[in-house]
Amino acid sequence: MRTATVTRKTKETDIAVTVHLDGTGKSTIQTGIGFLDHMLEQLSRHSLMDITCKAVGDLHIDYHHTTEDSAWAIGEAFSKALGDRKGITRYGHAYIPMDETLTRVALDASNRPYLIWKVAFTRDKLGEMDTELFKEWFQAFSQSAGVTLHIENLYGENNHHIVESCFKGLAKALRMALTIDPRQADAVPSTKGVLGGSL
Ligand SMILES: [Mn+2]
Repeated sequence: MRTATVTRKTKETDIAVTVHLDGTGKSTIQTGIGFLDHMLEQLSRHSLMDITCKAVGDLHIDYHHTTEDSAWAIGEAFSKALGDRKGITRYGHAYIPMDETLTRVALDASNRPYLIWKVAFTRDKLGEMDTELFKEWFQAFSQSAGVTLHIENLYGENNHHIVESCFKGLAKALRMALTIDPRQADAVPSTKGVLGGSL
């Protein structure tokens, strides 16, 4: 079973996450940030990973710690569930249109964290959430998940569509990358025989 649980408690946040990679897209998300919950539900639904995420954070300060730490915990659980990453397809990509918006996500589940983020917003907030926090979410996720992640919004106007297409793109690209390739089910997908470290 490719599944893992991570708990993380600091003075800023108290988070429990369970990720089941080969699920059906069921989620129970409670971060206390409505907009973030909506995005994490999309991530689960379109990756078919079952995700439980319960976060209690210092929202009276702002949403920064809860956003970043929930991403960190989900990424850590994802990486733990992948284990030695044997047999995975490894690369994944998606183009996600949402009405006038088009976003491209390409990733390598390489155990090498990296983020390219070419996404701009014209509004400061969506719901109660600062739009600048979305980059923080993807940055933390790429680090703890061990994923090289390139996200580019090719065009779009509606800020809700723009960010939602990023989460859906991540979901579809992860779905592709974490799928076991039956032709290499017993092999780590690298000529080095191990994922991570130098290229
Ligand atoms: Mn939406």
